[in-house]
Amino acid sequence: MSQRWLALTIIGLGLWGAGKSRAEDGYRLWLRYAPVEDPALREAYDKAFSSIVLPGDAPTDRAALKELQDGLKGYLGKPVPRLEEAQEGSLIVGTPQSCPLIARLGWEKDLEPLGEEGYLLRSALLDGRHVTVIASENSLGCLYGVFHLVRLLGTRQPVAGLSLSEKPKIKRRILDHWDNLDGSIERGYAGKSLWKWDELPGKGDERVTDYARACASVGINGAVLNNVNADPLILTTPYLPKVAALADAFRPYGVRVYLSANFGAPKALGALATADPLNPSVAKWWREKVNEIYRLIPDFGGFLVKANSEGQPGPQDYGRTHAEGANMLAKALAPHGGVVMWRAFVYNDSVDKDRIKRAYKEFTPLDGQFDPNVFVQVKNGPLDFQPREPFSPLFGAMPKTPLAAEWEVTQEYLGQSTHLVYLAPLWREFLDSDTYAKGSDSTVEKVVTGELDGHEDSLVAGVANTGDDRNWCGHPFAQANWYAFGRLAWDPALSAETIAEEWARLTWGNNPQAVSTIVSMMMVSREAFVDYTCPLGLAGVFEKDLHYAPDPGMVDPRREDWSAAYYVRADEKGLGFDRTRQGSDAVDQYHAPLPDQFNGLSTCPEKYLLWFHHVAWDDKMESGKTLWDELCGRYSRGVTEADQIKSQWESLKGKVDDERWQEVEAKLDQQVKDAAAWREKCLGYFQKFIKKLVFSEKTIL
Ligand code: GCV
Repeated sequence: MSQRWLALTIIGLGLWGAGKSRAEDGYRLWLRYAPVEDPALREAYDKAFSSIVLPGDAPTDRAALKELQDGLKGYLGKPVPRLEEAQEGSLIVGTPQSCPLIARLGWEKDLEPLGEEGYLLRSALLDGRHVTVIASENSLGCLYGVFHLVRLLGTRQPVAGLSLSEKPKIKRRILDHWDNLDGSIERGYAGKSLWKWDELPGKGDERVTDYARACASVGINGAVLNNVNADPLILTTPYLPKVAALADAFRPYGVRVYLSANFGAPKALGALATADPLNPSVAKWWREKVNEIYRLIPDFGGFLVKANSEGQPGPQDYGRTHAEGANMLAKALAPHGGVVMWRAFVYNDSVDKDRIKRAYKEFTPLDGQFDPNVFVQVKNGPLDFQPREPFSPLFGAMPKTPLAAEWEVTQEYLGQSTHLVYLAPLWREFLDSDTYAKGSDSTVEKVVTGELDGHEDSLVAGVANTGDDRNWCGHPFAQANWYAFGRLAWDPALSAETIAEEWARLTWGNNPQAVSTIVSMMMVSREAFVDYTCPLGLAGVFEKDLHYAPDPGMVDPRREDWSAAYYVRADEKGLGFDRTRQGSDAVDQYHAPLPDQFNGLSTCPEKYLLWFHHVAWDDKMESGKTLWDELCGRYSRGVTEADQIKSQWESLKGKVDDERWQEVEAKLDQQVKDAAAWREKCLGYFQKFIKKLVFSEKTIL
C-alpha cells in the first residue's frame, strides 16, 4: 500500500471509529442500528441479549428474527446466536402457540386484550434465568414488539426491568400513495414511484421489502398503492397480478394492500354503458371485480374513492348520493371483510359560495346512511392541507359514521422536499382540537380513534412522501414525517417532541448536542414556515398548480376557489376571509362554544384570525400592534427562525455524518433564501392595498 493510501485508510478508520463521518446516504432511515458508543451500556445490552429464542417459522417470524439479528449485530458489533433453549440473557419471542416457553409463562390473560397487533415486552425470570420476552397473540404483534425493542436500544434506553404492554389505538394506519401507473407521483418530491409496474409481477425488489419493513417498524399496516385520481386500468387483469405481487412482498410485514378505485371504471373500461351505482349490472360488475381481486389477494384491504371531486366520476353523475355510491362498493367488499374509504374532499361550487363549507353541507345529511364498512375520509382541515387550518367541522358532526382522518405527509404546501418542516406539531394540534360534539373533551383524537362515538374500526391515512430517491423522501428530514405519521397513527397521544427525539437519535445518532439541536430545529420548523408564508390564519396563499411558493395575489382563471386572492381577500380595508355570521357563516358549522368564539374578533384565537375574519389594517392585535405591523413582524420572525435553524444545523458540523450534513445544509441555504423572498412577495402584495410605506430596505431583502 502506498504511503498516501495508508494515510487515507488510517484517517478513514479513525473517523469510522469515532462514528462521525461514516458515509451515509439516508437509505437506512431510522433503522441504522449504529454501534453502541458507551462501553458500559454495550456490555449491559450484551448481557441482556446473549441469545435469541424465536421458534416460529412463519414469514413474519422470519422477518422478526432477521430484524433482531441485524439490530443486535449492529448495536453490539457481533452476531447473537439463535438457540432452541433459553439461557441466562436470552431474548424469547413468540406467541403461546409458536413458543412453548411463552406458553409456560401463562400470560394469556394479559395478551388477550392486546389483540393481534399488541404485545408484551417484559423482563422475566424463567427457571432461575433472567430473560427478556416479547409475546403476542400473533406473529405480527411479535414483529412490532421486536421493532419496539430495537428502538429502545437505538435510543440507548435501559433494558433492565422492562414491563411494557402496547397495542395500537387506531386499527388501520395507512399510507396513501398518489402514484400513477406511468411511475410519476402526484405531489411526490422524492423521485418516481417505488412500484415498478413494468417489472412486476416477475422481479422481486429488495426496495419494496425495505419499504414494508420501514412501514412495519412504525406500525403502518396498510398502503393504498395508486393515486386517488385513479386510472381504471389498475383494476384490469394485467395489473391485478402485479398488485398481488406487491401484496405478497408486504405481507410478512403486516402491510395490507388497498387500491384507489375509479368510480366510473365499469364504463371507462368499456364493460358497461353506465357506472350508476343503483344499476344492478354495475353492482354485479363490481362484485365480480372484487371477487377477482380477493382470489389473488385474500387479505386485500379495500377501496379508496375520490368521487365527484376535481373532475373524478361519482354517483352524483347519475343523481345518486355519496352514500349510495359508497354502499354499492361496500356491499361487494363486505363478504371478504374489505372496507371503503370514501373521501369527503368535495367542493362543488353550487353548494355554497365559501369553498370550505361545502363538504360539511354535502356529507352531514348523509350521517347514518353509510354501510358499516364505509369510512368517510376527511382531510384534517376544511380546505386542503394548508400549513395551518382549524380542524374540519366534519369531525364531531357525523357520529354515526366512522371518520378516517387524512393527513398529507408529502409536503405539497409545506416546502416540498426543499424545506425542513416537521409535521407532527401540525397533526398534534389537529388531534388535540376539541370538537365539543359531546361537551368538552370531545377531541378530534377521540373522534378518530372511535372512542367518542363507540366505533370499533378506526383509520388514519397519510399521503405518502416516499419515492425511489435513494433517501426515500427527498429531504433527509422529510423522513421524520413518515416516521411521525406511523408513530402517531399507532399512538395518537404521543407528543411531537417525544417522536422527534426518537427519530433524531435513531437517524442521526445519540450525540447529546446533536439530539437536542435537531429536536429544537424540528419543533420550531412548522411555526417558522407558517410565519414566512401564511401567519395569523392566512391560507390558500400558494402559487398556481405548483403550490411551492406563496403568491397571494394569484388569480386562477379556471376556478375562483383555486385562486389565492379568493382566500386572502386583501383590500383597502384589510385582510382575511369573513366567515363570521356577517360573512359566510362558516363559524356555525362547529359545536358550541366554538361558533361564538370564532365569530368574535377579540375571542377568535389569533392563529385563526384571518381564516375567520376580515380584519382592518389598523386593528390592534394581542401584542398591541396593528394588523399590518403584526404581519410584518411575523413574516420577519419566520425569516429569522429559518436562519436560526440553519445556524443550529451549522453548529452540528462534525457531530453528524458529513454526507447528510452537506445535503441538509444546501437545502437550508435555499430555505433561508426562499423565506426572505416569500416575505418580500407577500408583504409587497399586501402593501399595495394599504398605500403606506411601512418597511425599510433593511427589513425587506
Ligand atoms: C390527488 C389537492 C392536490 C391534488 C390532489 C387533491 C386531492 O387539490 O393539489 O393534487 O389530488 O388535493 O386530495 O384529491
